[in-house]
Amino acid sequence: MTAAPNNRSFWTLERVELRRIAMPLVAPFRTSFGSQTERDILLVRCELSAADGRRTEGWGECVALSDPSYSPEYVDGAQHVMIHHLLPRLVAGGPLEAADVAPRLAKLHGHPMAKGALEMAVLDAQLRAENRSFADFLGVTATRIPSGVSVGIHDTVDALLATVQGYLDDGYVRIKLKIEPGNDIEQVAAVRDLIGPDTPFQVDANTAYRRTDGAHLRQLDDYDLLLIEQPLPEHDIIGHARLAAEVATPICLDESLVSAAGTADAIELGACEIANIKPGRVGGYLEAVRIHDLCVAKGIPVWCGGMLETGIGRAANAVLAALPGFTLPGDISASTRFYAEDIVTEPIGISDGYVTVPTSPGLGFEIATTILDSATTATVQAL
Ligand code: NPQ
Ligand code: MG
Repeated sequence: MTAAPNNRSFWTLERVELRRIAMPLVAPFRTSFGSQTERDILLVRCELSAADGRRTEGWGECVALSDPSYSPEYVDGAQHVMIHHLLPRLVAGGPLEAADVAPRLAKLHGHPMAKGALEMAVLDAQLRAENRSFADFLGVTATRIPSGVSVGIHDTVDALLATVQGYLDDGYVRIKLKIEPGNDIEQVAAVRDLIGPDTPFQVDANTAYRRTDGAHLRQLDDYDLLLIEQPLPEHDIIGHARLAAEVATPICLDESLVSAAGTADAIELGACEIANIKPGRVGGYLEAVRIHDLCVAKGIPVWCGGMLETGIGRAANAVLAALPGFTLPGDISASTRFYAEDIVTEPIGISDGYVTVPTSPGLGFEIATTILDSATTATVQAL
C-alpha cells in the first residue's frame, strides 16, 4: 500500500447537481460580438465525502456564454461535456482534491470553462470542510481591491456619456469601454473628455480589428489609455506582437490566453504587454494563479477580467484579484452593475470604489437558496 502524501485530504465525489439559472441584465450589454439582455448560467453543486465520514458541499460557476461568441465554449456544450466526459473521468480516478481535477482531465482537449467550474466546486467544498477561506488558501493579505467597470457599446455618444457618468457617480475607479470599428476613436475622445485626465481608462475590442488596423488604432495613443484589450483574433499572437510595436498604448490579451504555457509564449513574442486573467477561460483558479505567478516573474502587469458572474464567481474573483501581481483594477464591479438580484446572501458591493475581499470559509459566498430556486430554469443530477 502506498501512503498518501502529507497535507492532502482526499474526497470522493458523491453527487453532482447541475443547475441552469436565468439572470436578466439590468440593461443590454453590447460588445463587438453582439448584444445580450439575459445571462444563462450553469452552476455546479458537488457533495464530497472523506474516508473518515466527513461530508462537505461546494459550488462552482461555469462562465460559458449561451453562444460560442466569446470563445468556442457555450453553456449547453459545457453541460453536455461535464455529464458525458468530464465527470465520468473525474470519478474513475477515485478520491481527489481540487489540485487533482485539471491533471485528471488534461487528456480531454479544450473545455476550460467546464473544467474550471468543476475544479471550483471541489475547491469550495474542500475549503468549507477545512473551515478555511480562499483568501487564506491563496495567502492574500489585501482586504479590499479597486473596482473597475466595463461599459458596453452604445448607439449614441450622448447615451454612452450618460452611462459613464452614472458609473463615475457609483464610485468606479476605472472605466473600460467596449470598442469596434466605427465605434472607437470618437467615443474614446468623448469619454476621456468627460472623465478628465486622471481617471484610469482602457478599451476592449473583443477581437474586432485586423492586422492592417495598426495606423487606425495608433490614434488611441492620444487618449492616455492604460491598455488596448484583445484587438485581434484570438489565434493571432504574431499580429498582436506587430501591433504592440506599432502602437504606444500597451496591448493586453484576453481571449488569446487560455493556459500558462501559452501566456509564456505570448509574452516571449512581445504580444502580451499586460494580461487579463479570467479563471474560467484558463481552466480554473489554480491555473489562474500560475499565470499570475508567471506574469509577476516576467514583469507583466495583470488584472482580473469578468464574465458577468453571479456572486459565486464574483466573490472568488475578488479574492484572486487580491494577489499582489494584480496591479491594475479588474472588471469586478458591484453585482448591481449587471443584476437587480443576485443568488448569494451578500452580493458584492463597492464602497469608495473598492470591493471587500471575502474571508468566509470556502470561496467566499453563501447561496441565497430561495432566490436561487426562483432563478433556476433546470436541474440535472449529473452524478
Ligand atoms: C471581456 N467581459 O472582457 C468580457 C466579455 C463578455 C465584463 O467586459 C454576455 C454578453 C456576457 C457579453 C460576458 C466584460 C458576456 C459578454 C463576457 C461579454 O471581454
Ligand atoms: Mg475582454
